[in-house]
Amino acid sequence: MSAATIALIGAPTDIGAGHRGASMGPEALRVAGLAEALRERGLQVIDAGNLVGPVNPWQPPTEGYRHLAEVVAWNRAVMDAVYGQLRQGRLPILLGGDHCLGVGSITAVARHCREAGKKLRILWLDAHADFNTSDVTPSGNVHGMPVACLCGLGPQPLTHLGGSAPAIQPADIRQIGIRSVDQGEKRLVKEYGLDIYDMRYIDEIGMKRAMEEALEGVDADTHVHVSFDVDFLDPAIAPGVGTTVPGGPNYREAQLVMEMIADTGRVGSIDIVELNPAFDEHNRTGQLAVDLVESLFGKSTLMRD
Ligand code: Z70
Ligand code: MN
Ligand code: MN
Ligand code: MN
Repeated sequence: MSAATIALIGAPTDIGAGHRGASMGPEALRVAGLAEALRERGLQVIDAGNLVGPVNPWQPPTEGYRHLAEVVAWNRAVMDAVYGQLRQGRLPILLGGDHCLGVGSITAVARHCREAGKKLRILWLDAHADFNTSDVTPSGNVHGMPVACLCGLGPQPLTHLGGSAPAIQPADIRQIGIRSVDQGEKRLVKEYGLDIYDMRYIDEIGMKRAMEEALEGVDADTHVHVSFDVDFLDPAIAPGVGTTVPGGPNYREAQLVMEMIADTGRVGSIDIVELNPAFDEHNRTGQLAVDLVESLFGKSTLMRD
């Protein structure tokens, strides 16, 4: 396990989401004891506090996007903060906020990897593929678009957030837990050749084999980024998200995902996004997210360490 100091970065916004409330995610994760739980594991944790950005004007889409200017402002702040922490040798954990922030976070991580001569492997844990564009989006919500933006497909200010585009290649990413993909989005993920471990595949071959495949090729020169959309989890265990989709990973499957990622020892950065306390029950989804992130840092049931 990496001995890097962990830096928590709060991004309290729901600027790209279809429901209000993910803006309360950072505080819910703090209240659930994220920093304390990681320190309990012997890790160094600093809380860098919250970023600031524009309020949510809650407007309908214009030209296929809701709140594009505000989404760009938040993502710039996220990119600068994540990059700043990586440059200091820290392991950033972005506390979202909705998943549109993955553009800023992963643009920063990709730049860090280029400069450090590392390979990048992104594990996108989500119910959704988040590969919409303004032409095919059913909602205009940018949290349904970050993977497309990172692959160079989207509005110029987001595709070129880091200067040049694309920030990543489709081959850098593995998507796990997917079970809701829109019609036009399906065409695009096929065209771009995204590697998707959807729930059908997981049902058929099992989570263990799916994760072995998703982690194949991760080696000492790989920086693993985990983008954890909390709606990845089955709604029965994780009601506190804006968009629940039935049929997600159960508690044991989710633990296995985190434990197998931890076993690589190569986790270099994390997003925890889409936690929405307005839909939660006494912060139980926040507590579950903390529990799973502990497993991502090597907590397992029995004595494996
Ligand atoms: C849908 C859209 C989405 C998260 C919902 C939903 C996208 N595909 N992403 N919740 N995290 O509107 O683009
Ligand atoms: Mn998502
Ligand atoms: Mn999602
Ligand atoms: Mn690094």
